[in-house]
Amino acid sequence: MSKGVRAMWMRAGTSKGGFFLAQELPADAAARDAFLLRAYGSPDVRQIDGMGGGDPLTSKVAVVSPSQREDADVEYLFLQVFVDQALVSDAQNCGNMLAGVGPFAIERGLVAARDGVTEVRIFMGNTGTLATASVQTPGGVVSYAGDARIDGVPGTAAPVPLAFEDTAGSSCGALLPTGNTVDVIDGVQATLIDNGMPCVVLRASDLGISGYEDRATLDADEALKKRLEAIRLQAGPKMNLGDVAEKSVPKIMLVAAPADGGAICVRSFIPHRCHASIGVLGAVTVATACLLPGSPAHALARLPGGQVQTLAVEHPSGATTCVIELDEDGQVARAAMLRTARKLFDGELFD
Ligand code: NQM
Repeated sequence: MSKGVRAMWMRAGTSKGGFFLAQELPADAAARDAFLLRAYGSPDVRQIDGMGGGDPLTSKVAVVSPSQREDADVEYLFLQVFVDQALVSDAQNCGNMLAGVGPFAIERGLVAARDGVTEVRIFMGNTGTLATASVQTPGGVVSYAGDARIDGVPGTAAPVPLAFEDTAGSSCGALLPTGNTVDVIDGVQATLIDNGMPCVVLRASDLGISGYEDRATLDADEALKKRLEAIRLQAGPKMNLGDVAEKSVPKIMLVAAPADGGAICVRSFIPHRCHASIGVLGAVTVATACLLPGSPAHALARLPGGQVQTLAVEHPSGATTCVIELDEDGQVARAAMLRTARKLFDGELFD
């Protein structure tokens, strides 16, 4: 039997996956990816021969290492293991898996815990941006139990607030990589935007759906998915992402007027399946699109106004609330969101 690699499995936000120390994975990226494909059971729609859960949201990897940077304690590289293709991609970040990085870094001794709350400053390698996670550490030990609730996860857990800085243009070089609030692709108005996650924001009604459908209905709509992929493949190069045929970005965000007291209602494709809820940085990005006068999302959104805006983004399993702070020029200065995480397993993973 081959030698195992130490891994911790966590539910982080509304995602689930393996957390690894970089030094414990193969150093060569091709060897690392080959290990992960075997260990997760890809390619296979059920990932029956591995740890992946047959869903992009449970086929995720966080690679964590100490940081030499002045402004960060640790570095986090996110990898998406594709379920039904032999692909491992670092082309996107993941704000849900980020919720597990702070607790994991403390558990592995990369960051010393304080008594109370420990702030972990994280450099996110996929986008070159920073986040701060506040981890509950009573008595200097990570606590996963608590009263915080996030939609898309049953029960409650310890809160892990995440704060983001300088997310605009994280992967595309600019908040609006084409310079436009609205572009037209295949006759459909689209906002091509990146405030932490490259997204194509479209009016759901322009695609012939209401935007309030459930995940299974949208996943079964092959004609819709074909139209969305055609738009996505054209959007990729316009967003400075090159050919995105084998990338998990940009995401597609189908927006509709809020139906449950929130700011906007969204169904997101990530990019080939509908998200069960919504990604963290995806939510920050779509909330930012709502703040751009002239955009399809702005026309549908209900906005509270003010310099610090609390926007509930409605999704198939509830809502995700983003706090967006604007500077004097109305540009997004900071964003924050509440997540939770849970340690499920710590051991060795074999390929
Ligand atoms: O947008 C899924 C997730 C994500 C990404 C995806 C995420 C984010 O929910 O920050 O968290 O968009 O592929 O884990």
